[in-house]
Amino acid sequence: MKPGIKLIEVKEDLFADNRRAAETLRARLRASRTFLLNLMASPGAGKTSLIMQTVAALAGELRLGVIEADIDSMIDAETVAAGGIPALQLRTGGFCHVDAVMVGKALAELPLKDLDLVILENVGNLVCPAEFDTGASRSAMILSVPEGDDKPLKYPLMFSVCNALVVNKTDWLELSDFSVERLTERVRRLNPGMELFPLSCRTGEGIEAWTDWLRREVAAFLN
Ligand SMILES: Nc1nc2c(ncn2[C@@H]2O[C@H](COP(=O)(O)OP(=O)(O)O)[C@@H](O)[C@H]2O)c(=O)[nH]1
Ligand SMILES: [Mg+2]
Repeated sequence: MKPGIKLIEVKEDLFADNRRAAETLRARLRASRTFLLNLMASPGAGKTSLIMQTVAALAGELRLGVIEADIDSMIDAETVAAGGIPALQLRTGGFCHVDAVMVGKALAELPLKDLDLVILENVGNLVCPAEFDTGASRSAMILSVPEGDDKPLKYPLMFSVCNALVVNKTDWLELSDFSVERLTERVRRLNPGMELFPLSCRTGEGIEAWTDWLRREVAAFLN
């Protein structure tokens, strides 16, 4: 590089700023004793469906809130709010991920002191959201059966950064060549500690193991 020319690595700067914002957010959430779950997946994998099932299972015992992030719609927040849960829509206006500053703004609009668990439905995408720490206590992802069991090979970062993987739409298994065993092997190579939950939001089968895990994680955070 010629003398006198200064180079600023924008991407690295941006990630460093985001990491700082995420740590500040985590401290804020610890102070209000609110567990934040970052839920990521492709469009259509079943994020909103899983949130509705999770809310139905846990609403009697935990005080819940939901943040819906979308590029340009309000549909998911309307679905969740219709179930009587405090819900907030984050419209990213074209951004394909949610970062810690955006989540901080959303959380400021929720009664955090009165909430034990907030679920963030991230933007539908298996690439960008994996790169941004949202300040969440735990991150989970969904892979649905129609997407195929090769996705850990194509989107390794997403499978590496999450604590839990929900394999949704197991009611489709008999119609497809998807193998939960093959998927598990591929996931274990990237993330040996990953928890896997095959389930169907349609039939309700397997939901309990998922909600039990979440319940345990929230309890550990609150204690
Ligand atoms: N067959 C089947 N369909 C499902 C299941 N879960 C969700 N869906 C359907 O998949 C579509 C996308 O679900 P949605 O929750 O909106 O996905 P999101 O875009 O990730 O929020 C909807 O038509 C759901 O009814 C499931 O377990 N089995
Ligand atoms: Mg949705």
